[in-house]
Amino acid sequence: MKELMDALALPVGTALDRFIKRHEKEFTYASGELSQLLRDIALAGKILNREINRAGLIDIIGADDERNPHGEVQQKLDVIANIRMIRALTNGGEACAVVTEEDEGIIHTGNVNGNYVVALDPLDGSSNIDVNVSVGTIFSIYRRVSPVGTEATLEDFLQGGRAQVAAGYILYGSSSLLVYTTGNGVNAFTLENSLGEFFLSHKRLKFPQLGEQYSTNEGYYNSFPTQIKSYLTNCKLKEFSNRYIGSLVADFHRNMFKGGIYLYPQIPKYPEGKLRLLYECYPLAFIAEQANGMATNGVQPTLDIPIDAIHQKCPYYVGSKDMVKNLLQNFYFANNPQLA
Ligand code: AHM
Ligand code: MG
Repeated sequence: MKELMDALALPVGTALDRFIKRHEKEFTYASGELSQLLRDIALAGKILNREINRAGLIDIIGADDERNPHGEVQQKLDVIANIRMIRALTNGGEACAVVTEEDEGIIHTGNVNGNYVVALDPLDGSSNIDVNVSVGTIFSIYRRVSPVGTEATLEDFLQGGRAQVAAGYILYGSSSLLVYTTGNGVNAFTLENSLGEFFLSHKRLKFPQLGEQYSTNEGYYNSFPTQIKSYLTNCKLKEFSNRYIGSLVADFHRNMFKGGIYLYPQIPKYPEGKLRLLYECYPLAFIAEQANGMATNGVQPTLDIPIDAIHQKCPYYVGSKDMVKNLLQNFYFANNPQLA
């Protein structure tokens, strides 16, 4: 308990490595492996930050010839980010397998003795890269359930959102930040470029209970479900601001600081929603719940949505608790019109 209190007292400006080390005791399995994994992801994040910052200078912007498993054209930086993250996790030795948005199946790292698996969106919002808008990496970490010494299995990745042992994101923006949780609150670390090090900059992050911003692609308004349309009408009546970057990490991050809600419903173009449960929705839902926010698909908390495929999609509503609760009332009344 004393160590925990000491760790909580770490001041703004503490280096990420030191912070991770001091918080190791909070993990159920305080073996240092999870700490090493977080350091590996942070290292890959620093490398990616460098690539993104000079994207305009070298020939890595624009579309590659390849398509990812969802049929989308991959950006060159998508490919680069994917390679960097997988390499860092492979070399680090703690992850026995990785799933990413860019690869169809499980990637086995060869570390059969590793106790963890990692799911990633290596470069979320990458269509924004050509125009210097913020993008991010999202990660989610599970302790494997398959026997150590064997290859990881699908089961390791399909444990459900509540089984995550850590989750986070790196936002590559006007400054770059690493934000993560291991289930004991959410902290943010800002990258000091000249030192090449992340330092604690925001302790115990919390969504404001109620916000006045909503983030959604209103170009799809005519295709939105009735509940979403009426929620948005309500936002407009209250003169809430519409702020949509089109990079989930950046929109989520802004809403966590300013108070707001992000909405990506199912529409005919994306009948199950656009966002992926395993490496986009679960990890940000874990962070949201740890930061006094809420995440749902309109039916149940995102972390409780059962998963049976690694690239499964879902509708996603995440943000300030009272805003998400207001939205859920619309779903409730739509199902119980006699009560409306
Ligand atoms: P991506 O992982 O292929 O980048 O797709 C996810 C992104 C989110 O970052 C963003 O919020 C959303 O897709 C934007 O979609 P749209 O262009 O349909 O508004
Ligand atoms: Mg992506």
